[in-house]
Amino acid sequence: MSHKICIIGLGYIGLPTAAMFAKYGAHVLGVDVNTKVVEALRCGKVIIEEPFLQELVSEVVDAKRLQVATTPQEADVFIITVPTPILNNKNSDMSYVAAATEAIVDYVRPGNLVILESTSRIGATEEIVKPILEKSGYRIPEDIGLGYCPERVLPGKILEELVQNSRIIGGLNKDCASRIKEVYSTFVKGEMYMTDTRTAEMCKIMENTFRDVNIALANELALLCEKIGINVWEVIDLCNKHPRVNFLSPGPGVGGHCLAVDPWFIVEQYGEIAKLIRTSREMNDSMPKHVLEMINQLLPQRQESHKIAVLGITYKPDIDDVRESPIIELVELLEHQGFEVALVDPYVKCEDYVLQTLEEACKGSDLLVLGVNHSVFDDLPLKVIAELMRGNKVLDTRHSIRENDVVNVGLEYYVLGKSVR
Ligand code: SAJ
Repeated sequence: MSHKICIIGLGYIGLPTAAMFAKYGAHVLGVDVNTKVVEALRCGKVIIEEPFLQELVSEVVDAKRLQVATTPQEADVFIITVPTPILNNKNSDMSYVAAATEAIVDYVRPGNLVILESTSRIGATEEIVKPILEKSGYRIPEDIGLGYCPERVLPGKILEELVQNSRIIGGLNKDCASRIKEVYSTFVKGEMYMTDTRTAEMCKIMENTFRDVNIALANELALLCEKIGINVWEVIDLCNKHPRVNFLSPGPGVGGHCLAVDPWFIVEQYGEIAKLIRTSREMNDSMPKHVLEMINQLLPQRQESHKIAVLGITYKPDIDDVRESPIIELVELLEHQGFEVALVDPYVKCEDYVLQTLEEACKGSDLLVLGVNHSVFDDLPLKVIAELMRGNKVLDTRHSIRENDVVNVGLEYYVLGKSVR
């Protein structure tokens, strides 16, 4: 059956989802309050960077399967994919979900289905979305079905993972869950597991929390190894030979709009229980300061300003996304201390940052910091870099540059997770 689907929020998740539904036969109206996004999409132009997304969107916009607007229209299915950020006090901001639900109240009709996709605090589907939808005068879920169906896609692989990954569907009742399953089965090849809304909300938050806590353990291990004078990368390599141990990688911090955000939803609501989750978040949040301390040891203060070349400023490799990037925080800390910082990142198009070529940044620099292991940095021209630099130190926060290659061109190699003293 071909549905008419109205998707509210055309960001990193909403737009790929809208385009995917359109590709697989639905008539989709994508809605966003940001007129810039809507105007660009009307011409088929995507302003976020994600492999193959531009091609897919052009195809479905040209075919008039995906249309865009700033206000909703009547449809069979409404999907809410708006941001759920955290505020400065680390509490969740559910106001976009509330506003998106308010925006569809006048357009819902009996027989419709409303699906919340945004990562949300526990109870949001029943406590935020349901009461707002009831303002329509219809009964939820008797007249209008409602449920929660979060995505699990990895930025950089969104289109592939939208199709292949399994999904969890939390319905207000079993009928809602089955109807949601039917909607997504137009393009999802992965398994779809049905449950209640609170279980699905908890799963979404806990999947990212699981990863965050495990990264925190790796980061704590890195600090321990630095203190003891051993190399964390060797420890992890050897520990991971155990059949049931699989350490993640330590690094300069955890960024992005998921891992660095979602665990706080649980801490906000259940902080008296979620102590491990809070401590892990604090551990990961402290890593940029830790890298700053390492840099201060490598470049003890002197009269003239030191220049540092930072390679990679995104929150992880091979994407353009700088949201919550720990490297941006590190750069701000360095500038605050008076360091001259030159940034190199061929992926970033955002005009908020002054970016330089590798050669410009390395010229006259005292220290080179690898912040993000983009694949373009796999084969750095270390000989040229060594000639351009004023100093001779390389700090690898990702264990990504081969130590021998650095040493062979006369530079000193330092890595996060091994003491720099
Ligand atoms: N990181 C480490 N060490 C590691 C792995 C990651 O420090 O061993 C850091 C990265 O550098 C990055 C951050 O963690 O700063 C997050 O990167 P990521 O690749 O772990 O995850 P995201 O935020 O891009 O996407 C996550 C995914 N969740 C899980 O893997 C459990 C994705 O599947 C979710 O759909 C996505 O969050 C989301 O939208 O919630």
